Amino acid sequence: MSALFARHALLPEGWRRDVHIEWNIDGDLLAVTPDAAQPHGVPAADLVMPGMVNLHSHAFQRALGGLTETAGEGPDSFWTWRDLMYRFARSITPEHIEAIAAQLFSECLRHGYTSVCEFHYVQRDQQGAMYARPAETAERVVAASKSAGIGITMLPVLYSYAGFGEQPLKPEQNRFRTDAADILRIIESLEPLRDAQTEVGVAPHSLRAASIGQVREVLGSLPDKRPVHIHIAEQQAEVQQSLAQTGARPVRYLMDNIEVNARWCLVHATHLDDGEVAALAASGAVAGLCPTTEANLGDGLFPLEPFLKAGGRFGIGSDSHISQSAVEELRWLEYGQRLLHQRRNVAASSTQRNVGDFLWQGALQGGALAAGRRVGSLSAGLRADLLVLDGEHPNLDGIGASDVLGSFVFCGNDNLVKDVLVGGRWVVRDGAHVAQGAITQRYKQVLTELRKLRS
Ligand code: NGQ
Ligand code: ZN
Repeated sequence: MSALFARHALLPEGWRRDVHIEWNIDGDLLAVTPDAAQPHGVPAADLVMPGMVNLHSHAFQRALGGLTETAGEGPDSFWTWRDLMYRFARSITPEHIEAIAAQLFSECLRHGYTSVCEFHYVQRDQQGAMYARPAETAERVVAASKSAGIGITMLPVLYSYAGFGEQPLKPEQNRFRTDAADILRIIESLEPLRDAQTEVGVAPHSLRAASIGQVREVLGSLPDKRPVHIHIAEQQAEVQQSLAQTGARPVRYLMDNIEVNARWCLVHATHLDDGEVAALAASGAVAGLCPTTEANLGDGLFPLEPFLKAGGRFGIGSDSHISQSAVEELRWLEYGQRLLHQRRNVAASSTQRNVGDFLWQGALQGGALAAGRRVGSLSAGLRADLLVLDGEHPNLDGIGASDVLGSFVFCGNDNLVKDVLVGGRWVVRDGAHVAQGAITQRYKQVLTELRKLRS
């Protein structure tokens, strides 16, 4: 058994003092006891809180970060970015995917994420054929999660069409092509990898790329508890196409045709009308918000205020990985709303007025649901996933517990995450990932290879 004594720790009810945190050899929390005396021989930390869930990742896109920020000849958009991303995805190998994912996950860990949901769709080889192992590339990403030490929910992606109305895929989408049978086969191959750190769910890519009939078929063959993620209503053009094809907006159309409940994560859900806001909040599904990617791709702003007022659940994801920082996602989430409404402190409630606390706790709860794993708070029975903040940093030194998350989320750009424990293993110590050298060396080699392939 191992333990940590936190002078201040964020528990589900808020910040508590003198918290004795104990976990077993399997990495499960055994007891979390506030107002405890410091036991002899147990190391102490100042500020401890649960690690964040990154509920939306396309790991391979990490290697494209920063390389699409040059204006083209016509106006640039989500859709022109997508063409560049497709081109990038064409030549990438399973080895590349593993190395990129390991680098990404090590960065995510250093910046406060202890779990990730991988929305995984590069599943065929460069010629568009299935690999000999149907889950080859998904297994690579899971292997990367193990070498970096992050918990993972692998979501193999159902991807059959290029647009509403079952339009045939374009050649540049051939590596993504899966039908319901392929997906069930991939999920079955991943079954032996499921453990306390690894869950497997499913992700219909979007209503553009998967039909309602296919979604029903896949869900009919999966256990009820497995998480289901989908991209939805990210761009206005998608809303218009949905209206033209189905007569309904995407979220409305999904909810009218399939039971959307707490096992669902609707990623982006940016463009909602009032009825969709209310229906999504009432469904118990999680809105998977990815503020830095949504900003980078020019998506729009999620209607956070009415959604929260209606009791909606949310979590955060880094999606294209233009940022790997939980702080930056949450900061952008709140700042987008301040700019929109020309007000301050939007993400708060009458019972939680601290915006940083509201955002961190809210994103933890939604993220844990979306991950479908035993994570999201420091509570007995859940995974021992926690962050130790740098209590000596000038932004945190000596401040009251009620200001810790305000300072952490909103003030400055130093990384205040000092140590990170995942499933009872220390994977970040003093700001450094324990395997950073080897992981980054391999990543740099891969970038060199990819540059050669492109030139
Ligand atoms: C993706 N990314 O699957 O990587 C998508 C782009 C699409 C985001 N939606 C492709 N951010 O949606 O068609
Ligand atoms: Zn995405």
